[in-house]
Amino acid sequence: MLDPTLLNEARKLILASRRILVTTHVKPDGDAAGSMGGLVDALRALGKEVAPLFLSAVPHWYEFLVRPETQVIGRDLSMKDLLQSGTRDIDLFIILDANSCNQVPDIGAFASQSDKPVLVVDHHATSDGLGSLELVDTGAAATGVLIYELLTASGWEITEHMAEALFVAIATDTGWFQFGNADSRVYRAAAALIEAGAQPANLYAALYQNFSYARFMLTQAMLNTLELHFEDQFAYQHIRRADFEQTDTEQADTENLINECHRIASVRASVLLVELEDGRIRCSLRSRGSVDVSKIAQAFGGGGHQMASGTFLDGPLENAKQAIIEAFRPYFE
Ligand SMILES: [Mn+2]
Repeated sequence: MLDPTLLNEARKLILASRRILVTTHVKPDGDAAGSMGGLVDALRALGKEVAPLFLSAVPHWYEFLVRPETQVIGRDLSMKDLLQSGTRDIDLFIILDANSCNQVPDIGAFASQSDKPVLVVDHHATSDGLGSLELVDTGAAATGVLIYELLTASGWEITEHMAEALFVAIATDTGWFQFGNADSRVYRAAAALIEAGAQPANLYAALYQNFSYARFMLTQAMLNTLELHFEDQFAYQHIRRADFEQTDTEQADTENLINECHRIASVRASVLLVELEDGRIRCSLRSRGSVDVSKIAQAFGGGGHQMASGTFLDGPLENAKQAIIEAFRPYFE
């Protein structure tokens, strides 16, 4: 559970602030967007002036979790403009689901160097002292759990929209309650959020049963290229420019498609190569944990996490395919 002393301090900090900037890591996921959606409404209900900010685009299927006026760096304003004028009256920075400066580029360093308090709410182990107050619990499955516990312990009302947002935060970080981190604390929070108005079946349908026919046809095109290597432990797939044209889809439609092949019991790691218009090849890498794909991505100038990473390769596709299969060989032989 959250340390009651820390919780108390976080609450006091929030209550004492007037204008609060709330942000989260780049490439916001369900936990990041859902935690934002839940907390921002809670702060507004307390009468705070809140500036919600994404540091990069939020996937369109998570947009309903946050208020439409949430600003996005690169879409609504530049980081330069924000740092020059937009932070003038901020008296509290809140950073969600991230606790190191490189996950919140520019604004993280700016906030921690400012004389204003920085409240971090997070469940990751990586920390570099970004926050002046860190509400961090690595035992929590999602930041959404921590926001839920902060609101409940403070007696702040959870509206239907907040319940929806926090439910999605928790559900997505636990693989819709399938991963090992889905403990009793997660189910307790989920139950309370359902009682506050979250509708799991509707949320699931909106997020996971919402493919266009075109996108499903793109999935089919990708699956037709599936090859298993190294005693079926490594899955290779690609999508060509022509596949996008024939199915009337675009790059964004490839999101999460790589995960399909991990339904195969023997697959421990996978790659998806996507031909880009400029001739480069976008390379996504996934692992179930035994292979650290961030090392392979780094070898090609990319980066990421042990279980999910990415990079770009030079075309043509055939060369990129050979290069990436060879890079995996040492892990399986
Ligand atoms: Mn998270």
